[in-house]
Amino acid sequence: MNKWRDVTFYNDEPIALKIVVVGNGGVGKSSMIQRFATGIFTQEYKKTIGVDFLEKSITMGGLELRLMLWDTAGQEEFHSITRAYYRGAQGCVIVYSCSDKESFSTVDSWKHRVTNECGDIPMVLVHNKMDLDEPRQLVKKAQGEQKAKDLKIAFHCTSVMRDQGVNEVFKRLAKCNLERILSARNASATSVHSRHHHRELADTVFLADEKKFKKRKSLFSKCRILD
Ligand SMILES: Nc1nc2c(ncn2[C@@H]2O[C@H](COP(=O)(O)OP(=O)(O)O)[C@@H](O)[C@H]2O)c(=O)[nH]1
Ligand SMILES: [Mg+2]
Repeated sequence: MNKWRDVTFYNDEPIALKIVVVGNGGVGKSSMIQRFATGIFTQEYKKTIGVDFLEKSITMGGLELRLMLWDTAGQEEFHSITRAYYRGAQGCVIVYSCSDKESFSTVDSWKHRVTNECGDIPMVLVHNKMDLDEPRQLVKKAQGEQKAKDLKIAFHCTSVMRDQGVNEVFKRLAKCNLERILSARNASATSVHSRHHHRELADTVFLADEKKFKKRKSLFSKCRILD
């Protein structure tokens, strides 16, 4: 069943997009989210920080998009990621490490899991750790490209450590959504549906202006630091 539904939005209200980042443990998911959202890279993420999601605002096509980047707290190693993690996602990053063949061999099953829960949402396959020297690159870029082609999703190479290619991954997903948003705006301009009705239909989270947002923190109160 395709659970992807069209996005709609209201003028001047920032749009929040939920993006899930999946892949085997150790491929660099937390590092990638941290890098994009805060600009920081450290070898120690895995043991010290796990958050439900981090948020990063970007402006695209004159619209403010708030990307909510969902991380796991290591559950991927135990195959215990819950459906709540995937629910309502509007974009997905599937990461493998070029130094870890096993992480590449599970790409199909990650795609399958996300598609099962979210339908046909925009996805990017990411070949991470391309900074590693040749002998440690056990998965070649061409293999990743072919896999992405087979799965009919986009492909990007990154080095989170060197901050190469990371922004492009998230911008790619934002752009795919923006195209849907703009066409939804055009449709809603002529729509007879009430504003309330749209709110019920949309998957997209609409945030009130900054002042209201600060008063009503409930949406983001789930952010927490884990051991
Ligand atoms: N050399 C290299 N190491 C990386 C890169 N990205 C992440 N790492 C390291 O890989 C390890 C696992 O990263 P982490 O983000 O915890 O992986 P996760 O389990 O997928 O969240 C950490 O030691 C990171 O510092 C990268 O682009 N290059
Ligand atoms: Mg992690």
